[in-house]
Amino acid sequence: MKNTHHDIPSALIEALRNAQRVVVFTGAGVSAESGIATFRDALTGLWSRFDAQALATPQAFREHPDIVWGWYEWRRAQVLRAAPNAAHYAIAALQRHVPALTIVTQNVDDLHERAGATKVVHLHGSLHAPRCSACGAPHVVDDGPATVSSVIGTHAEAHAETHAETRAGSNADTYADTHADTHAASNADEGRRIPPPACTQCGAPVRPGVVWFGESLPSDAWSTALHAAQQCDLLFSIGTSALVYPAAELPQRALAAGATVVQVNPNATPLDAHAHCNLHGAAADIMPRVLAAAFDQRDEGLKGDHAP
Ligand code: BV8
Ligand code: ZN
Repeated sequence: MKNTHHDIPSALIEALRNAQRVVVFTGAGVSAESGIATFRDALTGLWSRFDAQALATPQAFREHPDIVWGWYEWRRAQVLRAAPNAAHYAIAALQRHVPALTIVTQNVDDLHERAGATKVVHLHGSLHAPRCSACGAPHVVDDGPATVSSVIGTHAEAHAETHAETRAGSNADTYADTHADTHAASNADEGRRIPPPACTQCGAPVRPGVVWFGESLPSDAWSTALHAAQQCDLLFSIGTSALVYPAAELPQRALAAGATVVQVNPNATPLDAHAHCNLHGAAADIMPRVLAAAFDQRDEGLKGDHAP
C-alpha cells in the first residue's frame, strides 16, 4: 500500500472510510503500553517468569489452587492499577465512526471497556468474572484496598516466602517461577500463593473466570466473533502473536471471505505473510494515527478547513 497520511497507507485510509463492517481483533500487545505484561514478550512476558501455559490450565488449578489463584489475583491487581492507553481510546473512537465495528479480544482485562468501547467480545473470559469451580455461581471478590495490597507482596516478604518455598522443595515449584530468586529481587510486586475463596453457595473453590488451555471458548463469544470475521470488510489484528487457537483463525476467516486484513505489531507473526498491510509498530502509536488519517482529515474536509 503506497502514499501515506500520518504515515498510514492511503489505501488503508480509504478502505476504513468506506468500510461498513469492521472487526478489531486484539491480543495482549494492545495492553502492553498500559503496563500489562504480554505472554511472549521476551523481556517482560509472563512466560519468562512462569510457565504460563502450565499455570493457565484446569490441571494446575486442581493440583495447586493457591499458586494459580495467587497468580490471577496478582494479574487482576495489575489491571486494577492500570489505565487504558492511546490504542484502547483510538479503537473506542473508531467504533463511533464506523457503522458497525466489533471488538474481539483474547485479553482478560477490561481496558477496552474502560476506554469507552462497547459490546466487546471476550474470547478467553475475564479476570473480573470469577466463578465457582463446581456450581458455576458468580463470585464477587472483595476489592477493598486491604485486599489489593495484600495480593501485591512486598519485595522482602515475597523474596523470603519464595526462598522458604524453594527450601521446602514442594513439587508446586514446577508451577511457580523457576527463577523466583532472581525475579523476586527484580520485581517488588511479584504475586504470591493465595488460597481461592470458597463458593458461598456450595463451598467449592472459586476459580478465575478465564478460558484455560484445553477448555472450550464460550460458544456465544466464539460464534459472534466468527460471524463478524466472516462478514466484515476490514479486520485489524492488533498486538497478537497469532499463535493461540482457535482465536488465531479469525484473521484467516476474514481473508477467506475477501476482507482486507491489516496487522499492527512491532514484531513479525505468522500473519505477516497473509495480511494485506503490516504496520510494524506499537499499537498506542499507530492506532491514533489511523484514526486521525481516516477521520480527523475527513472531519476537517467537512469543516472546509482542508480539502481531503
Ligand atoms: C481449545 C486466558 C478446544 C487465560 C488464554 C488448534 C485448534 C484448536 C485448539 C488448539 C489448536 N492447536 C492447539 C490448540 C490448543 C490451545 C492452543 O492454542 N495452544 C497454543 C499454545 C498452540 N488452544 C486451546 O486450548 C483453546 N481451547 O482449543 O479448546 C477444545 C475442543 C473440544 C473440547 C475441549 C477443548 C483455549 C485457548 C485459550 C487459552 N487461554 N487466556 C489467561 O490469560 O491466563 S490464551 C492466552 O494467550 C492469553 O489470552 C493471551 O491473549 C494469549 C497469548 O496470545 P496473545 O494475546 O497474542 O499474546 P502474546 O503475548 O502471545 O503476543 C503479544 C503480541 O503483542 C506479540 O506478537 C508482540 O509482538 C505484540 N506486542 C508487544 N507490544 C506491543 C505489541 N503489539 C502492539 N503494540 C505493542 N505495544
Ligand atoms: Zn459453588
